[in-house]
Amino acid sequence: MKLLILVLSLFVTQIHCLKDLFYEYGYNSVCIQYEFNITHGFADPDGVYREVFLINNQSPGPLIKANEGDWIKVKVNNYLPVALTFHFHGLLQKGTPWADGPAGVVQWPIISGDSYTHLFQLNDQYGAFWYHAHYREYSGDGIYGPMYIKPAANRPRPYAVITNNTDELSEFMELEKEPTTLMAADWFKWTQDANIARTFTKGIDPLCIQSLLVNGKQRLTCPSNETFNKVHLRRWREKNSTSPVPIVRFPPVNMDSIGCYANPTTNGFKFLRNDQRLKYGQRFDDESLQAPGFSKPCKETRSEREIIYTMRKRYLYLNVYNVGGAFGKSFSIDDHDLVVIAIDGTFVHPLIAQRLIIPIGTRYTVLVKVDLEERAARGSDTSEPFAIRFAVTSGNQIKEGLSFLVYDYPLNLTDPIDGVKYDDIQAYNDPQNGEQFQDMGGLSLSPHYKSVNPLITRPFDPTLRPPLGPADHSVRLFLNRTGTIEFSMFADGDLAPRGLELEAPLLHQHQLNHNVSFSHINGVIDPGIKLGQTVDLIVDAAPDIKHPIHLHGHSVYAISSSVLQTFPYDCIVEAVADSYQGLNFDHPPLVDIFEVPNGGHLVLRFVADNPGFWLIHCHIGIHMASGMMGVLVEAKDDIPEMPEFLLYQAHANYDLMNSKAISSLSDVLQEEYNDTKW
Ligand SMILES: [Cu+2]
Repeated sequence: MKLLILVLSLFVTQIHCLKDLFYEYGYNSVCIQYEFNITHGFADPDGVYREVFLINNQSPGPLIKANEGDWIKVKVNNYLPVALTFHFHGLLQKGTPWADGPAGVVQWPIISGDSYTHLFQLNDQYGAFWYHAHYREYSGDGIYGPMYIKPAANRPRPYAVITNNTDELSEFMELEKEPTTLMAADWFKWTQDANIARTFTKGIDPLCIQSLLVNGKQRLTCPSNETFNKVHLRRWREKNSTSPVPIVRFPPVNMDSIGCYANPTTNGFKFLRNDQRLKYGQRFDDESLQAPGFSKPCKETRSEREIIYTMRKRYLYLNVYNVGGAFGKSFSIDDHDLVVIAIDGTFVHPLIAQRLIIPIGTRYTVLVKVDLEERAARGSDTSEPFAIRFAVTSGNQIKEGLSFLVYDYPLNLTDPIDGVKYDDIQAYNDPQNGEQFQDMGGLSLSPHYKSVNPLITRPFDPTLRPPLGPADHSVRLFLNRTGTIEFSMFADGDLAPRGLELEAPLLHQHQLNHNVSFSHINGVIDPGIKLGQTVDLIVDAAPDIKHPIHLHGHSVYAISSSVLQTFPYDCIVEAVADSYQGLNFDHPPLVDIFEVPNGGHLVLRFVADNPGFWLIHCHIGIHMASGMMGVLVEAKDDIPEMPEFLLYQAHANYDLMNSKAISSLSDVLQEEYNDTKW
């Protein structure tokens, strides 16, 4: 009976979703429906209670799972005390730019107590994606979750490159239906609103995290000064050996008990102290402020860490995410090779590595051999857990996020005698089983270990190549820190307006009046891109920081890169004529977020096949909040019309001088809106 009810209810939601699809868009396709209640709560993901934001009472939120070609309907109900929007990272939103999420660009913020429904098709996309809040920095408070699109049957998969064993091949096909998820997130001591307030009122870059959560879990451990110093020394040697300019002096170690460096030039703390002394004639209270490098003494906690059970399978099919808002990370599993088969939702030529370099926002899919018999045959001790390590790779903090790989079933799934036999896996604060590939600072422990970064991957599908020849538009960006807490992506130091999220959305304004121009708004990039044209983003970076830049609405080919120099030409044609060394036109990587090397450049190519207003921004929370953001206007004449019920959906009107949206809400439309069954 229960089963019958379940089947019936599934059928009913499907019908409901299909009906909406038909009436709203005229499409007839499979539609999968989710409803997300976003609530405020208190939780201790790392053993320390804090305000958190939850999705259906959990963080990370539920897995959104679908097949390539399906329609997805996600209704977001905002029960938070603050406004919110929702974004689906990496999904192109082709034909539905209004479902993309950024406030002020494609929609109004969803005010407290209100809802917004995203309806879009997963056309021509598969693999690992994720969703997160795209308003202020609320993804950092827990509003994020995984999304997986199972590839269509006719997708070329790289499995046959890895094995010709038919059993294994069919095993891979089976495993790809239910991949395992590992999401690494940066977790701050304070809420994101508190961080932003400290940043813009006190002049401090929040910089350091309290914990590196893995699947929303972690425990605080407090490594000794001696341990930190060892890692610090290794980092310094590495930097010295790779720096084009020799670093002669060993810098003095000055970091707090959570491994955060006290560096006044980057965290702004020195400035603050002087400023405060001038104003009040007294010392600032270091302890209560807890600026980066001056955190309160670390206290260990006993909370749970994530455990991945092999369930006696021979392989893990693993989607590895960096969903943080602060730091790039490296990833490894002690004693286990990683076979990289996809990045950012695109199968790649398989690469075997011990370590992944994961910029913020990036997803890798890897196969990991966990064959119990094979391990036993070579004397590997599977009676102990293996460490799964994420580590911060930035020079600002030494921080590791541990979880465990266990060769068994979890205790509650099977007979205890047959199941997990470890006394307390959680007690392993310093797990040592097999070969360890990276240290607590994310550095490789041997030159023999191979690392994969996104720029060395190549799409497996031979048709995935960029168009050759000159670009129709070359858009030049310059990533630069223009103040202690001011980050720009334009050569003239322009910042996107901090109030952009509260303005009438550009997409709405455009639909209401096609002649309206946005060129007066800082950060709007409108070079007159027409449908089908080729666009190159030439992105140079100042020497200090690596910035992970995300362009909505597109994946991009990295056709030129250098860690040593900014792009020394005006356009790609000049580089080709000059046989520039950094070019990779032949078989470039395809990604949807790109970390631009500090002091270097990337040139990213895409075809303008997705008319809309697309946000481009740094994925480091505080950089974006300070204005490191722009809006690319693409094929303005061909932007599809959004459904009127969305255009005129009631919302808080933040722009009282220009209240078109509310005042033009006619009685008829209001009635229609009221009648709409969501
Ligand atoms: Cu940045």
